[in-house]
Amino acid sequence: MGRILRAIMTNALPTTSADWTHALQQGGRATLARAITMVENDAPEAREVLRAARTLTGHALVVGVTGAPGAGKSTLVGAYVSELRRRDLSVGVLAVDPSSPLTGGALLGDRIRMLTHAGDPGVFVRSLASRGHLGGLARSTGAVVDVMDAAGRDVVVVETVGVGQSEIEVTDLADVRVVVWAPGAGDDVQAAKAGILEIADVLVVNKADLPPAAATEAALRSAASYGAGRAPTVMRTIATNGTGVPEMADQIAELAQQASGSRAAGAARRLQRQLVDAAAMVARQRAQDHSGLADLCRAVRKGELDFDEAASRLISFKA
Ligand SMILES: Nc1nc2c(ncn2[C@@H]2O[C@H](COP(=O)(O)OP(=O)(O)OP(=O)(O)O)[C@@H](O)[C@H]2O)c(=O)[nH]1
Ligand SMILES: [Mg+2]
Repeated sequence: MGRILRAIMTNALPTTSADWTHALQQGGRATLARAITMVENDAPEAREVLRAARTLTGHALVVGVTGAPGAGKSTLVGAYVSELRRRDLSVGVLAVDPSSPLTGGALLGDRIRMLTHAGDPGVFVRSLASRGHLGGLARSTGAVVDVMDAAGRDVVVVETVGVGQSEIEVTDLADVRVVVWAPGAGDDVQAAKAGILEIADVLVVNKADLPPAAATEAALRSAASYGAGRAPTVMRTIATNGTGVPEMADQIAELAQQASGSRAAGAARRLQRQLVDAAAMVARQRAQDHSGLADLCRAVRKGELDFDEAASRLISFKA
């Protein structure tokens, strides 16, 4: 009996990376859920999961959605997902909250419940809080995106709250970045300050049903035209009834085609980001644990050793 049970359980759970490759290629929801949980918890099995996943990436279009709290991001993502489903595309949604390590999980729960795709197998939704992700949120987000990509999702939407440094790092993983802005006073100044004009490929003025929307759009257009690099496309939406959402979906698809060229190039860029993050973490740990740290500090203070030389000794293998 015990042996049979064990056999069933072993069958149910892929172990080697070859098993995971096969399981991910089937694209089932249960496999996807299990794989993401392992990656999220940094479980020992996560290595095999990711090893398999990273040979299968390069299919999904990755869309980053960010913007100030309450701008309507979740509502807009919900409407965008509906539009993608009408186009017969499968979707993965990942809600990331870098700002609230303690309450993040609960808040994200509320935020995610707004999506009205609970019974649709073509929509897979997960949340990711920063709690426990000491390895860097961009890296763990990238890993989860890779798993969704590997499992064959056509579009992966990553929603982050706010426009701080972590959000910018997270949206950096995306092929196309959407910044959602709600109408209000002093929009152009605020937008420029928040640095969103630099990261946005598409700047969406949501809540276009509210009277100040036209002024907001004009202000953002003018602010965007002063920025360095390519100005973002400015669009208006009403997320609550879907107005402007098909146009936004078209625009995202078009920009994706122009941008990195192929989804494979996007996946390669995403992996580069994760590798650099991982390497930085190893370097920091090595420097902290270095037995000669105190001696190197002394030498620098005495003027016997150059600071930059001391720093590179901390991460090299020579003492
Ligand atoms: N009038 C109007 N209200 C909207 C629109 N889109 C969203 N809302 C409302 O704005 C509020 C916030 O919407 P959310 O989608 O939760 O906004 P969010 O940016 O995801 O919020 P956080 O995740 O908390 O940062 C909700 O009450 C929505 O119903 C819109 O186009 N017009
Ligand atoms: Mg939200």
